[in-house]
This record gives sequence, C-alpha cells and structure tokens, in this order.
Amino acid sequence: MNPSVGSIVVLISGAGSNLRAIARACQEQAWQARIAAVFSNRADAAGLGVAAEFGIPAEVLQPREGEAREAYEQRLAQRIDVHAPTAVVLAGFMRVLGAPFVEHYRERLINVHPSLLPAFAGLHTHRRALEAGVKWHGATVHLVSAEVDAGPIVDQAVVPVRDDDTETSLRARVLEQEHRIYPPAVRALAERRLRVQGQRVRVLGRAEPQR
Ligand code: NHR
Ligand code: GAR
Repeated sequence: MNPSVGSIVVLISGAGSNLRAIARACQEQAWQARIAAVFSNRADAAGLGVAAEFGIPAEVLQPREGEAREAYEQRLAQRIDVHAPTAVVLAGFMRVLGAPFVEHYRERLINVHPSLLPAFAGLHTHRRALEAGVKWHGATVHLVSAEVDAGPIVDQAVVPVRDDDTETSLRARVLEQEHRIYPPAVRALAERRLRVQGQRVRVLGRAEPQR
C-alpha cells in the first residue's frame, strides 16, 4: 500500500446519500485517497447498498444487548484501525461518540451537520429552523470534538427558507448542499490538506473557483 495515498473510512446509519456523493467524487476525480471501508451501526441502513454499488467493503457493527457505549466504540475503533484511516467520515451516523473515541481520531474525524452551526446543534434541525422562523438555513462540515456539533468548522453552505417550506422540502434543499460541500472537505482531510488552529480550519490547495 502506498502510504501517501489517504485512507477513508465512512460511518453510516441511514440512507447513505452523502456516502454516495463522496464515493462518486472519489471515483470521478483523481483523489490521492481511497474509501477503504464503510461501517454501519444498523443492519437495515440503505447506505449498505450504496457501498455495494461502489464495490466498497461494508461491515455492520451493532451494539450488543447491554453493551456499554465505550465497549462498543472500542470494538468499532479496532475494526476501523485495520484501515489506518487518514479520515474517518460520519455520514448520517446517528450515535453520539464518547471522548476516548473522538480523542483517538483527533483531527481525523469529520461530520456534516444539517444546520448553520452553532445554530441548531443536535437533532431535528429542519423542524427547529422552521419553528424559529430563520430566513436562512444550511449545512456545516466540522471536525468532531467531544462536545457534539461544536468542533472546528471546515465549510458551510447557506440555503434560503421559503414561505411554503415543510421539513421535507427544507431537508432536501439542505441535503443538496451537503452533497456539494462534503466531498471536497473529506478529500482535503484524507489528503492531509487541513490545518487546524484552535477553532479555525484552513484548507490548503483548494481548487479555485470553489463555488
Ligand atoms: N459525537 C461527538 N462526540 N461529537 C460530535 O460532534 C458528533 C458525534 C456523533 C455524531 C453527528 C451528529 C450531527 O451531525 C455526530 C456528531 C446523533 C446525535 C444523537 O443525539 C447527535 C448528533 C449527531 C448524531 N443521537 C442519539 C444518541 O443518543 C440517537 C438518535 C437516534 O438514534 O435517532 O446517540 O448532528
Ligand atoms: C444528513 O442530512 C446529515 O447531515 C444528517 O443525516 C442525514 C444523512 O443522510 N445527519 C444528522 O442529522 C446527524 N445528527 P444520508 O444518510 O443520506 O447521508
């Protein structure tokens, strides 16, 4: 294996549309990185089918009954580390991760969150944005810290909130932006082109024009 080529591990729980966007970009562009494996904490995640479509090895790793969170995360990390990842990518992964796991992957763990952080951390972001009456909503790519949805921000995208929006229509508009901004951020992390200073992240060698 060529050590200069980055290794990407993707964690999913659901549909896998972000996994698809990343796999497609990785395939179509000449990334100096490969998607080595996909892990799902749910056996019924549709994203497992996406992994199969792209020929990416996928593994279901479910918490056992009564298993402590830290024990599960230790098993997960053991399986992930087989691939010596330069990037561990949360793509609709719906379990909060404990501090030891997050620390183990410090500056290698990345997430896309469906809001303009620090607004609407946590769940049900589109419903909460509609309830709050904000006129602009969006998506945030951030490095994962032990505090949920509070890590250094890599990129953001903004969408308008329309008068006739529902949770469903707003979610679709945001998801489209996730698919646009997440792949280049994952690529930069996997290719070791992110520089972190406190809460601020610089992306080196970003292709221009970016938007
Ligand atoms: N873990 C840490 N430590 N830090 C982050 O920033 C994390 C994280 C784990 C996941 C993704 C995330 C998001 O983008 C993420 C970021 C799930 C929950 C949650 O509360 C919160 C944030 C995120 C994902 N999950 C419930 C739980 O008890 C389960 C909810 C469910 O199964 O539907 O883990 O917002
Ligand atoms: C995405 O909108 C992602 O931002 C969100 O779940 C969706 C996953 O879609 N993540 C969270 O809400 C985390 N709390 P996908 O499985 O099709 O990529």
